Amino acid sequence: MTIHSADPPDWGVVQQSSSCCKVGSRSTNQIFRWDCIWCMVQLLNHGISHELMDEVERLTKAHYSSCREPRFQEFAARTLEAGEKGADVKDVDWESTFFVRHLPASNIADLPDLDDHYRQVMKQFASEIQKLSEKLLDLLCENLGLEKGYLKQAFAGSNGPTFGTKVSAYPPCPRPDLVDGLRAHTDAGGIILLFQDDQVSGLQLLKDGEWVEVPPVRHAIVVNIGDQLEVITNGRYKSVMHRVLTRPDGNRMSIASFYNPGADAVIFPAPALVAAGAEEERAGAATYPRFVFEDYMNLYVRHKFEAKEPRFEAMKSAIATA
Ligand SMILES: O=C(O)CCC(=O)C(=O)O
Ligand SMILES: [Fe+2]
Repeated sequence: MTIHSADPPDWGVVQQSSSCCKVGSRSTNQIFRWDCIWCMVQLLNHGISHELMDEVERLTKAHYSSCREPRFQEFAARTLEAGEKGADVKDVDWESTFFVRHLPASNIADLPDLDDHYRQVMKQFASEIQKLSEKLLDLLCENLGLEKGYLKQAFAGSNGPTFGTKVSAYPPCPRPDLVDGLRAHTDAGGIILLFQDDQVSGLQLLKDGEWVEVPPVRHAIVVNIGDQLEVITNGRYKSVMHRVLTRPDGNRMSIASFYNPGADAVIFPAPALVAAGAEEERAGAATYPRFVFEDYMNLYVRHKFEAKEPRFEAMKSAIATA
């Protein structure tokens, strides 16, 4: 696996392979391309202050130890006992999480157990991540030849995008053979920005039938594409299967922010890309459905840990029978 240095200055990228993604600089007008369709990219000099990231990490780890660990230990003991007695615990995820919603309306004031300082820091971090997500959507538009703002608009619905952060710990697991940290899935939504532990690995993505580690890199932001962007880009960018493994040592932190369409946004392939796809006559190119994002999510909650293609098919029949 090749790791390239962060260059150009405002959009660094760690590449998963040399044939893969390049993200360039808008300010220096360099051409950027991000047309690999399988990998996640890791942004290095993304502009979010390292001090802020360090504080987010410090507070998140302290919050886990003081508030969440005791509860997790009970769940862990129960799960291990069941697994060791022969029960199938492969449908259990070895993670301790809480979710902060930012848009369309923040719920951070209502979350129990967070102190004011942690709330403030998480709000500031979310605001930076939101800006970065929107910049990346603009970059994707440019990359795809879509008019500026197209993707943001496609996500808007009547009430703006949905945006939230899942804060997770993947504590050490004495029996990694019995249970995964998070089972394999593609993300349902739009663009996902992940601040992952810089020491403890565990995240993997599926590439050509093989699981490839997404290596921990200090202060990097991992960028992942969800099912909605696959549909809107008519398959030019594809959501990728990923999973988190458990390990007997190390407590992995992960802070994943999901920038998704609004609930009532109507999702469909961008007409310009459908036309371009037809011109290219891409053999076997998928055809994607048109649907309301909330309907997709209602299906996703029941079929998250399955392949995405049947979900796309089911949305086609839902429209056909409506
Ligand atoms: O924790 C991670 O690295 C990934 C989390 C994830 O894939 C998810 O929550 O959808
Ligand atoms: Fe995910």
